[in-house]
Amino acid sequence: MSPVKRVTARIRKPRKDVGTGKARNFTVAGNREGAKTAGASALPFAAAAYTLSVHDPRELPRAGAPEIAFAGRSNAGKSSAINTLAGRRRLAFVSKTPGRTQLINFFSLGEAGYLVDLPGYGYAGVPGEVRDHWKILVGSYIAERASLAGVVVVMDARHPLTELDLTLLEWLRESNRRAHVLLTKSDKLSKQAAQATLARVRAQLAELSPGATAQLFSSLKREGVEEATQALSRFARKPRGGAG
Ligand SMILES: Nc1nc2c(ncn2[C@@H]2O[C@H](COP(=O)(O)OP(=O)(O)OP(=O)(O)O)[C@@H](O)[C@H]2O)c(=O)[nH]1
Ligand SMILES: [Mg+2]
Repeated sequence: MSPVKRVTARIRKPRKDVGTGKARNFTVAGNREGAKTAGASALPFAAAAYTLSVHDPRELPRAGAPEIAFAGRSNAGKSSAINTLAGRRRLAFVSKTPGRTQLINFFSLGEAGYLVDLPGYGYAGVPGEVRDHWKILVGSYIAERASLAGVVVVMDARHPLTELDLTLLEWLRESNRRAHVLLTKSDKLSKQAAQATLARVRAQLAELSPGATAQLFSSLKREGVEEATQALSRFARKPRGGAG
């Protein structure tokens, strides 16, 4: 479909705009909208600042303020979603070569906590070694991280609930983690198809992962930002362990 092609081309272009006044205006407008509707207790996404990257679970910083982690398949749009919530172009690196960088990236929200960009999974070109590393790094983070307040499960709305997504949801359930699903790239579906997907995913989640919530999201169109802001702010407010 030609609209899809147009959309893909447009989302790559803005990388050139980094640091321009145009990009800054975009930031401010986006976050004002979120702050106004999500109330005073919304997390300060606009303040997000890169803090550190971790390649080995032993290098994780001491657990402290609540962490909201973004997990999902490679190329699903995790880093883009973080950038969109923060209203920034290149806070989290949007990959051209998915699945290569096996790092956990931390973005501080000041005293409110951290946004955590987890490495993606399921990219076909990735060697077994990298997959094993992903399992250890992400698996141990999800199972053991005391300060993990909730996980945003990022899935491409055109291909939700793949086998590896189901594995992730199972890990989350086993560890009694809160989960909120972002069905990203919803701009690539018609309104009707997107709504049908959302209904189907919600029905499946009710079986697989009771308590998990889901929504449509588009980084390109900035759709679903307000709903995501509210869901993530709820994660940070409630104490850990009450999922489901
Ligand atoms: N049309 C459209 N494209 C998007 C959207 N979100 C992300 N993309 C594109 O999808 C590709 C992957 O996005 P990333 O944010 O790097 O995906 P990721 O999940 O962080 O990938 P890994 O870091 O490899 O795990 C990029 O080319 C983005 O521009 C969206 O909402 N709409
Ligand atoms: Mg990424």
